Amino acid sequence: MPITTTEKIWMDGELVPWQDAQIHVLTHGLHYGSGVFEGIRAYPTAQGPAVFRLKEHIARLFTSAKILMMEIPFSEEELVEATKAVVRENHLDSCYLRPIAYLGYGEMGLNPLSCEVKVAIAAWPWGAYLGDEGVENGIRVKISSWQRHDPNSVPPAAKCTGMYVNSSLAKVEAVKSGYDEAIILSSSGNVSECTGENIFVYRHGRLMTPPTSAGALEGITRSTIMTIASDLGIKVTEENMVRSDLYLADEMFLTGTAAEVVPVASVDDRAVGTAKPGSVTKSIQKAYHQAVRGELADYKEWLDYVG
Ligand code: PPE
Repeated sequence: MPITTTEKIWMDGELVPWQDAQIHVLTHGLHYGSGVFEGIRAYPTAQGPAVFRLKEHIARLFTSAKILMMEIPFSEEELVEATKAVVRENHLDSCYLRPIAYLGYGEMGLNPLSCEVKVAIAAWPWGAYLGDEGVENGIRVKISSWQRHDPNSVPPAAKCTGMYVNSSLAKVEAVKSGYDEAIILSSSGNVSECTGENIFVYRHGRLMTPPTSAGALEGITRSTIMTIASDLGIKVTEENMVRSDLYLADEMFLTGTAAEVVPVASVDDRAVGTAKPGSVTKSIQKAYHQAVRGELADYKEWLDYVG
């Protein structure tokens, strides 16, 4: 999806003009995928723009960095404040935010421990990641021929840049085959997640999502949806599922910061339920839409006002 430029990007402690946010071609992260990142959204609320679950996203940036033994040269509080400043200084009402910490220029080779860690935070307006039509009517997904990497090859718990080659291979395969998105299975055949979203299945009166041990990211939207669904009186469990469990789902939807809540209409050309978004999906989608905009009193603690 093309980027809409904004005015300023935060780089290593200061806001610089968008076009000046450049790095050297021998940046370690470019060659070896040695970076960790986040995807965050800010939404308009009655009290002005607010970043959704900002502290949790920045905390996950640090846990990803810990797995890679990467020392981020800022505190979590500093990056929380920097993220808010990026929204404020770009005069954005709603946007997608991309904090990234990566190994910079100065060292090459596979022992990066002495390499400088650089940090940047960019923001831009971003519409429905999987399309407005998909949000409304559901998308068509395909089980990928690519497997999620095993935790002993690249740990899926680290939201690390290099890991996304796996997601990208699966996405390209799905799109070239005429589908909207791919579902990736673990090497043992359990449902893991999509290329950039977690998966929820509703069947037999309960909502299920794969455990992180199946290679699913500990998604912040996933955790938000688990809370919202329980509060709506829906039973939610973390469970391993195989591909036929998806074929037999009554309802299914995907969750992610960029994608938000997207119904699934079919899996490998087998209709999910009636192939139309079901009532559970719709009520969760609606509550999520309201929660991120500060319209539900119970979830206001998830908002960080930009000020
Ligand atoms: N799994 C993966 C692999 C993933 O990348 C994401 C986020 C999720 C699950 C959902 O996590 P959360 O956003 O915390 O609910 N994907 C981000 C990147 C998308 C991109 O194209 O880049 C996102 O949604 O921001």
